[in-house]
Amino acid sequence: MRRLNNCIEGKKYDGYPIWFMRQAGRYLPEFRKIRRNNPNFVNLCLNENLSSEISLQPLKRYDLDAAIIFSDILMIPYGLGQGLEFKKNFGPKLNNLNLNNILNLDKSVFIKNVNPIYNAIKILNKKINKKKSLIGFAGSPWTLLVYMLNKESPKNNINVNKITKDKHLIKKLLKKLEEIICTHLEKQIESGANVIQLFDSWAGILPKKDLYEYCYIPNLKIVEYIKSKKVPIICFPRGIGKNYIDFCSFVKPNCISIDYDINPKKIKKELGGIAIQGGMDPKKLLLDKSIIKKTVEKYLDIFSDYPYVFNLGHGVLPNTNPETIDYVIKIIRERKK
Ligand code: 1CP
Repeated sequence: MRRLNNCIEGKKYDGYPIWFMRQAGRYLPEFRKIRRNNPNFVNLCLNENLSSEISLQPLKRYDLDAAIIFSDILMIPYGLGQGLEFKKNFGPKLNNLNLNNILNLDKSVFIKNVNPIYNAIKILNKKINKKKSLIGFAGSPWTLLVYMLNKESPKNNINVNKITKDKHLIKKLLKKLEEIICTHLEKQIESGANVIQLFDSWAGILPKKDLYEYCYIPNLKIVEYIKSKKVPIICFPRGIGKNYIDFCSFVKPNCISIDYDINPKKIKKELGGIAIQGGMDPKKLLLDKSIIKKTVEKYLDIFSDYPYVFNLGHGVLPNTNPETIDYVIKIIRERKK
């Protein structure tokens, strides 16, 4: 029985499935050790032995219900031939985009460029307990397009109007990204991924009038494709606030991941059935145990009669104490549903 799959596929399950976004990452000393010896992050993602080992690190420590492949959403621009580097204390830095090269790139070349990711999933699939889910992922077209055109994190600087000005370019690029994302996810599924998460991390910077065209429609196309492969899909359109409900009625993912600005009680009432994941502010994990316990229990109480996957409203922060994750999991496992 895979608890996460059963929960989001509307089947019978017990307790609460648990995993954490960025569960493999810098808060773990065993990750930092590998990272120190591998300063090139892209090469690390392309090292199938190390990336599969990193994916397993949190499962060795904690009672989790899923492994997520250690990779990055920006491996798609990389696979499309756009140079990529992760700079210390700065984040990703991408080279100029050559639109014609990207539009003309054959998907077999893309697959070849990122093939170690699929090999890592095959390794993981052999190594993990069959009761655990194996999560494959990708960024949504809009979020990838933002990084590809902005060439660095929108956190540093972003001018959305400038990005969306050339409608012709955007349309072509979104369509190409849609196709490549479907290919990338299909290859992950063939290699053993049995749940997919789609990250639209920068959906929140879109004005409402553009949400359908740049967020809902591209997400829907990918959701339909993954559903046709009989694999459940979790969507995370981070930062879209009250539009979460519209997103769900249009896109109909198997599960919706909520960020920490979303009122969990309210969304549960309005969603009527689609499984919900996450919500808790990762910053709360840096506070007192009593506050952590209270917050975790708030989510468990609200969702005691609803299909709910325990996770956070965004990734685990690098300065989280690894013991805190254990503490959270113990609180959840003590709860019978
Ligand atoms: O050691 C380091 O410096 C690496 C930090 C790191 C890690 C651990 C990056 C750089 N990426 C990752 C792995 C990663 N990224 C995973 C797999 C591991 C896991 O979840 O356990 C996943 C699913 C991602 C997804 C990802 N990458 C997203 C979507 C989720 C989100 O955070 O909104 C995004 C936006 C990225 C881009 C990215 N990767 C890394 C950085 C510093 C950034 C930029 C983030 C930003 O713009 O603020």
